[in-house]
Amino acid sequence: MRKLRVAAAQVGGIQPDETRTEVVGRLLDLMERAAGAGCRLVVFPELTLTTFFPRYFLEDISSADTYFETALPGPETRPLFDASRRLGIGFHLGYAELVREGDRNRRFNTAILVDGGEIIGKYRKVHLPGHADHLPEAPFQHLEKRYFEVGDLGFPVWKAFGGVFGMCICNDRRWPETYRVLGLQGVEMIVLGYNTPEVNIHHREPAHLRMFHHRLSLQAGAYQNATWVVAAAKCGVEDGSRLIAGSAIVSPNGEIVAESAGEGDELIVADCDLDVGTDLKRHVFDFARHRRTEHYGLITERTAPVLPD
Ligand code: ING
Repeated sequence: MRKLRVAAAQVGGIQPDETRTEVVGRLLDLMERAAGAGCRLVVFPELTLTTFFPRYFLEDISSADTYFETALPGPETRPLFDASRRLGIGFHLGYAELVREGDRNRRFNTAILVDGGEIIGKYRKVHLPGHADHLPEAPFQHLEKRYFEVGDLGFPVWKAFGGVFGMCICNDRRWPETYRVLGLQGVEMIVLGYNTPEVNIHHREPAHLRMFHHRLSLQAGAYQNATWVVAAAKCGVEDGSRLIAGSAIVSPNGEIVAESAGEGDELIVADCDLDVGTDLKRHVFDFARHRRTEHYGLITERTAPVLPD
């Protein structure tokens, strides 16, 4: 039994005028509570340092740069790294990453894994939902394709916290390929953050389906790859727009072992035995014995469906 006590730190709405220092203060409080509860790792949401700015259309993309980090740790975020070292707790943090490459600025929706105050892993969001241009008739925008490039780091895993860890971000959790690429590297725990608007601007759907699809995606991904999944929401009302909560810790059996109750800053904690997945990987999901890759070619050869004649 390889027990790891983990917290998902749900973060309530971050308003546009909230400073990074104020936000980091909220994150430090959650980190200290997680450490006080004996956690070895705390998972913060996607884009955790600012309001979910892809809801705004900005003609000049560079005017969104105030929402990006050009250095991490930076002056406002260093207290998180210092606390990680002082408290002996690792953390996952999602943020908007601005990388200067020569005369080019590159922008990613990024997440890092930190232990002992040091960055041990980085991931850049691959599945960018929404659109790149202004939708005048939409109640709000979802412009991740405008502000971010597709991630260029693939889906890596790292040996950490006594197991094999992977990351993904928000919309990634809806795509089975995300979990399977990590599963093919022996992942034992996937940590992720999300900002999921309650209303879908592209098509009307019953409100209850938002939470159903969120849970379904996590539970299916966890079970079908025999891995733990820890998902932390940024949620509640931000600048008039509502984001769903539902932060959850899901076991390799697909069961939700902990879930948030509210829509504010909230810690959910679980003792995760990393060996729960080991048994599943020896039997039902022994990839080596059961997978037949000779029949899976279309998965990487084809992007969109081709209909029969
Ligand atoms: N947000 C949403 C998500 O994937 C979305 C966007 C919601 C896409 C519902 C499709 C359906 O949870 C982010 N940030 O990806």
